[in-house]
Amino acid sequence: MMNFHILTLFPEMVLEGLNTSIIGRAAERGYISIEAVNIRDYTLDKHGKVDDYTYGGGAGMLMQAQPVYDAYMAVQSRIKTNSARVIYVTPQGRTFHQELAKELAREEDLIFLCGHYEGIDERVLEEIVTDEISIGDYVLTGGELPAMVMVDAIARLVPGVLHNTDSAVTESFYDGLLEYPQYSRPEIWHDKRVPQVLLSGDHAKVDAWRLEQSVLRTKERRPDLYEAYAEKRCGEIRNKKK
Ligand code: 9D3
Repeated sequence: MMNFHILTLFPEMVLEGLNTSIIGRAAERGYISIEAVNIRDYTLDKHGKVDDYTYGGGAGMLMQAQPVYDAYMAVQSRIKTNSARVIYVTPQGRTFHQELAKELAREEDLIFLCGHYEGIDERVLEEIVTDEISIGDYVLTGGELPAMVMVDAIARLVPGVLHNTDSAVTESFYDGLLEYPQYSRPEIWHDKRVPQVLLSGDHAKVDAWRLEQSVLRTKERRPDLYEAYAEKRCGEIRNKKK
């Protein structure tokens, strides 16, 4: 069981997106919980304002410390975890990847903080944030989509979330290779035949073909992954010889 808490100005965006997916089914079945906390609910401003101009000038508005801090404190007071990790999703963070997803999937509670406008007052970040994470080098309009991406990637690693328990283990990126090409019926479509080996019924031959295809694809499309794979295999062969 894992509890996701998302601090955001757009709670319905986050909830609708996640609840309409496999992750939503997992939440219904009780393997995870997803809570979206509206930062605006915690402002003390009578007009509901959560942003203001930046000291020193410059374009744009900044999210103020007070509503962000109070929203965080409300979540922290309700959860068992004493000091849950607080992930600020920001273009300035380190890039999210599968190993980080695996690490975060071991937590009981995770708090995501989504920024908007030009960002958040640094002082509240200093007090509450434990991790700053980006999903890649492109510019989005807010942190909600990145938080949803991360929740999706982490939640599917929580035991019970995926029906097929081994699909999270045997998939690509686990052994560091890309997936091999796959085919379904019919046997001929637009004059294209399914590779003969897949119809042979020889499982050893099928496995060998798939591995070969994975290696070729990886070498072609992701030379960085191929390099790491080749390096790892060299080590295994060296160890066997000893
Ligand atoms: C246009 C404003 N930018 C220049 C000062 C800064 C900026 C602030 C906030 C740029 C984008 C955003 C909104 N993006 C995120 O909050 C975000 C993000 C992203 O844009 N790309 C990849 N990962 C992430 S994680 C959070």
